[in-house]
Amino acid sequence: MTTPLLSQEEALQKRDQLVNDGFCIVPGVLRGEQLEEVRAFSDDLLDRRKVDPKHRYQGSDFHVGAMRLQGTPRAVHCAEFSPIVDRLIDIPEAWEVCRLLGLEGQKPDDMIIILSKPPFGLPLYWHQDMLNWNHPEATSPWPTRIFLSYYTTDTTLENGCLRIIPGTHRKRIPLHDLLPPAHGPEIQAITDLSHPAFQDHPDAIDVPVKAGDLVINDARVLHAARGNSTPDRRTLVLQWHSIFPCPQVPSWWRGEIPEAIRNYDPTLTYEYTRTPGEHLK
Ligand SMILES: O=C(O)CCC(=O)C(=O)O
Ligand SMILES: [Fe+2]
Repeated sequence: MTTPLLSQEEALQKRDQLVNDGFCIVPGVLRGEQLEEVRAFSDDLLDRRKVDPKHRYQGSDFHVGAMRLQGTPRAVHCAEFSPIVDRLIDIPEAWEVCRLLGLEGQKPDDMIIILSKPPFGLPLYWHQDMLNWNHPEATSPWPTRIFLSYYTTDTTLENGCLRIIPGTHRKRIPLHDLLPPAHGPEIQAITDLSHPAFQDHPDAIDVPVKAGDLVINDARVLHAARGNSTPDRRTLVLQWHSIFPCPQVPSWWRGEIPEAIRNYDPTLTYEYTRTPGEHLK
């Protein structure tokens, strides 16, 4: 018998953190040869391909599809495909972690995004990545869209670790109203790093991790990354998953269910927007 990655008690504590703070970390999920394989793959891709200057704050933004994505409509978002991506998305330990946390109805996007910070690379602006703020799912107290992150090196305050403002996935703060939509032309055009998108925030926390730790984030939480002040590249390999498809309520949920979800009408459609509206109080 191998030791489980998380005890039941730890899993509940991680789930509470994901629900309340908007993120949690499970150590040592991507390991050994598979971690080496992902590191070598991302290094090779980053050596081969040129970063568009508009991605200078993200460091890079390369989408790589799973082999099984080929021939589907979403394949258009990827310039290349690799079986390494299928293997990375399918890691049994990661699925076991998600099962232990009670993430239900989970569906991966079948692609990864390589976000590298080059040596001495810039910090990343504060942002959140929810695309569907008009939809009733945006009111959900549980996550419905998550990104699973593996960093291929240890991350530190010096090489560009992730930063998070806990709780901002469900609670509006003044910063929300000062931020241009994430990864769009307006935020990418900022040249003055004294803009609020790059300022420290009293409630921000640093999230340094070890290579191969699994970071699970709610798409709605405000996050950023420190700049890289070292001569070594810092790479993040990120994957998107949908969970609890609206109006599905987690089997373990004991709290209130928002009215917008209780009254969900599947025949209505909502325009995509990255800007939080009335669903973020
Ligand atoms: O580089 C990081 O650590 C975070 C990247 C990110 O959140 C993004 O590009 O949307
Ligand atoms: Fe992000």
